[in-house]
Amino acid sequence: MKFSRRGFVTGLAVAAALPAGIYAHRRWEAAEAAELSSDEPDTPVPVLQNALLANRLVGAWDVRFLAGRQDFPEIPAGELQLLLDVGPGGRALRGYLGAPPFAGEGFQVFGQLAGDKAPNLCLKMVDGAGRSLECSAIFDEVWDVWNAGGNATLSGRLRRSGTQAGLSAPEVTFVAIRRPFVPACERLPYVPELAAWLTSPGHRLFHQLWHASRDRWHRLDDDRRQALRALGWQAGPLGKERDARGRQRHRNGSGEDFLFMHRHMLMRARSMQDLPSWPSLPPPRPFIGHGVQAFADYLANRDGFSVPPAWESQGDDEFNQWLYYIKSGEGYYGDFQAWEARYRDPEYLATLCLGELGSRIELGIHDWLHMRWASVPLDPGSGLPIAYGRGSADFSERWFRPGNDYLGDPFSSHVSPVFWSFHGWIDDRIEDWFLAHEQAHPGQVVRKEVDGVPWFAPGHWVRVAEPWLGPTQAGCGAWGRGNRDDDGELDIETMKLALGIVFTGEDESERLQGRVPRRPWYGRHLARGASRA
Ligand SMILES: [Cu+2]
Repeated sequence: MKFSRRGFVTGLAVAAALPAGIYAHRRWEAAEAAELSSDEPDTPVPVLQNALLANRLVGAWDVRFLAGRQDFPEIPAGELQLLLDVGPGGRALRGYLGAPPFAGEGFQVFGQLAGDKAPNLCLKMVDGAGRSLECSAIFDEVWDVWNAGGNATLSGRLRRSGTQAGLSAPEVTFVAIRRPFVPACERLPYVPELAAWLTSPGHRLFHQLWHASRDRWHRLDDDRRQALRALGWQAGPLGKERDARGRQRHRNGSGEDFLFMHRHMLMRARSMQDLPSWPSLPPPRPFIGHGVQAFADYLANRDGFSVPPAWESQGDDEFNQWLYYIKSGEGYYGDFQAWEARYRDPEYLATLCLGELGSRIELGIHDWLHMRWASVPLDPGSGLPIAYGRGSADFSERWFRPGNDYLGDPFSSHVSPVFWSFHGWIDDRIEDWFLAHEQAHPGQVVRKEVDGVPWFAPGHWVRVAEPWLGPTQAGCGAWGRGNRDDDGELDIETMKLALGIVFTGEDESERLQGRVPRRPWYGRHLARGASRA
């Protein structure tokens, strides 16, 4: 276990101030230690200030000229966009000023990426005929709005190179507004039957509770475990529960539950609509220097698989850095591609039992896929961004609305069309795993249908005969009601009660630990930040 100076000091402070809290705090710390280490790779540390500045500037900006346009015939006609890019790990801005489609009549843009000079920005613009302009601009100073991915503006002035600002040389003033990200649901719509199932309260609660029960099981005290058992919502067979994130996670078969439950879900969804798997993980944003139109197409999210911009949470730079990295080109080349190669490598796959395969995928690339493709969560009531999204046990009506498809929360993640693309990709790795075992030791893994799902018989490489899909028909729900009705649908009030049980006390532990910031579900298991002490 790594020694955390910050944790130690916080521990001392808590123990001194709150003697009654010592026991709870120690228990919290013991659970925390047992949970480590994370399966995530160590993330490199970009210069956060510049990285976040880049994140704010990269995009397509609609330019509106205010005054002086007539004095600059060299500026192309039409509705102009200012496209800004920063390459992976880059420390400079590259861009383009022109009208779509971008065929080369515009100005190439160059600028330094200087976080310490923000919100001021200086750009040099040069066209194909060698004419050049200087641009000085200032971003919208309402940084909170920027942080949350809302509307951002850039206001500035252009003048010819070699002329001095403020003198009689001509100038053109402009305002540029950043185009909002086009969400995947606009590009990849569902048929009504599938949309109805995915957004139904029953399936939202099922998906959240299924994940929450097994993700939190190892952290729950006996009282809460008993309460969940009484509702039939313990994580696996009674008394032999399989937690997903405790010390035994790679050996207890929870990874088989993970793969099986999602295959089951995929089969049902695919019975209503064709939902192809990604054949490979979609490549990151192309650098503008490789082609202006391709860059613009990526920003416009033409195929629905562009990565939405990172957002920032005030006071939680560890999270900001993690999220930035996960969404970056560096993260794609550094980690996603390494994972992709590993989970296709027969030599590696043939060493894994099915549970370890599922568990390693779940706690590593799966959580990261959720967060790479997540957009900033919005409050469905006000439409305003809220950095951490819905509270885990908040069942207000507005969260049940169809538009809530935030990938960072299992209550809504399965509503996003991207969910099916990457869960299909994960599911396809099971076949790679089977073929790898056939190659290495033929016949040791045996195919078998389970609950109507093509699966595998228990044996040397498969531990569980009946993967966990939630309570069975026989389980009894809250207030003497059955857990499933005659159609097999799960009882909604029982699920809300069970989620309440999973999450009560959690806030208290976090308060005692001094860890105030809340993180998205698929981001909360990250190691304690890149700068681990
Ligand atoms: Cu899931």
